[in-house]
Amino acid sequence: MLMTLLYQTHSPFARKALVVAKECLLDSLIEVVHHETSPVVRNEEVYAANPLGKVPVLIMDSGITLYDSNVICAYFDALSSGPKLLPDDPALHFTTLRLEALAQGICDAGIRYRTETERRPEGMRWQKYADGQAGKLLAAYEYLENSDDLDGPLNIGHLALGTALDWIVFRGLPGFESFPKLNDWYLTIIQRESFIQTQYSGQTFD
Ligand SMILES: N[C@@H](CCC(=O)N[C@@H](CS)C(=O)NCC(=O)O)C(=O)O
Repeated sequence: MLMTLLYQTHSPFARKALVVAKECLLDSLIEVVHHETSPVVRNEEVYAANPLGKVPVLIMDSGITLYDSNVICAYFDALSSGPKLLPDDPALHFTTLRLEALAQGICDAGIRYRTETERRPEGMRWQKYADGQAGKLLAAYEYLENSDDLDGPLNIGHLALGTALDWIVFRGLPGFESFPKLNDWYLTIIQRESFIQTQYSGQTFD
């Protein structure tokens, strides 16, 4: 089976999907195609595959498309013959999904922060809104520093968090250097081959 991943070299969501594919040893089956996307510039090829116009999108040779990154990652894990990244045990399964949701929320807050500090034309930016998003990032880091979510065998939540934190660093957003446990965990996970092979690059064009 061959698949095409509509990707973006600076998207934390797209990178999460590709990192999970690599961890599931599926990447040789996937053609990765970079696409620029923005809420204000339509990419017709992406819209043809996902009515929300966002990457990542997985296009299978049957023509079926999958989005968003959470669904794509769950699909890769279902195809994988390796260790399960989405555990079957109900408690672990849902705490893994919760961590993935938290990582998604970190990216969402980071994108909103960037919108209000960099991406909107000057004069239309709202600092108070940006401060609110920075507060969410800080609260997420504090929670992670004091939770046991980082422990245990590698799972989809860990990979989502690693790609989210590395995107925070890549974009120079309010960071987590003052949280030693979280920072050490981050410095360890980015040493994985799946991370080394998928470094962020590029800019957003609005
Ligand atoms: N929840 C989605 C988010 C995807 C997303 O927001 N992708 C961004 C790139 S980082 C995008 O394509 N944005 C274009 C837009 O907002 O129109 C997922 O997890 O895949």
